[in-house]
Amino acid sequence: MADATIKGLPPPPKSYDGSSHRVLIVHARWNATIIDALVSGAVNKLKEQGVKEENIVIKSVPGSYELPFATKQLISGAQVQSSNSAPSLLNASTTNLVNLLSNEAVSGGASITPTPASGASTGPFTSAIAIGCLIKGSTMHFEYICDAVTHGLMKVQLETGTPVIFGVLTALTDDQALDRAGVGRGPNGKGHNHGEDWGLAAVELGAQTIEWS
Ligand code: DLZ
Repeated sequence: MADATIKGLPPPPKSYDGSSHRVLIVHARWNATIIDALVSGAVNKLKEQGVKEENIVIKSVPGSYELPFATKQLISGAQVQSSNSAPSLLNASTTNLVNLLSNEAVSGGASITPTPASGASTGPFTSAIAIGCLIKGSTMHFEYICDAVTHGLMKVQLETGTPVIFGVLTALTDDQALDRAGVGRGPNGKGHNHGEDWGLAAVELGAQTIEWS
């Protein structure tokens, strides 16, 4: 394979057109500098792949632990709403919760205010990216949250049939996380923004899911 890399995302076997895609980004707010860089990186690559700005829906939650629940609600809320005949599975409190999850623009990077053309903040989405940054502290908290979030996000994509890209950094130090968000401060440069890889993966998986269905 040409251009093979040891680490990182190698180029896809073919190019994918994201112009018909609608992509959900759900991100945690903990470790904001890193999160902002990762979200900007993902958005930039989505746009490069042809995803329209109005078809990128960005929602925030407090921390990474909240990512699986919010991602599931936002993906499946749309499936409930998009069916005229199906009875609503959302009760009032769940609907309120979905509405309370905040819409926001990316700060610090590409300035966008994602407003889906349909006005809907829930799906249908071609793919989703869940972005968080967990940094190890002195207790077992890190291990428990990493485990719960990883399994939770896997469950969401298998249950909903919508690909969910795993955009959660699990770093042992601040510098590891900064390097992986492309905002490193070490002698070897700024590192690589993994958010860009997640944007590319979202379009690739979205296109393949359409192809395979
Ligand atoms: C509580 C906590 C801690 C200590 N560290 C992080 C972190 O590094 N990254 C992150 O995304 N969230 C962290 N949180 C918050 C939890 O994910 C969660 O929001 C709270 O436990 C409330 O459920």
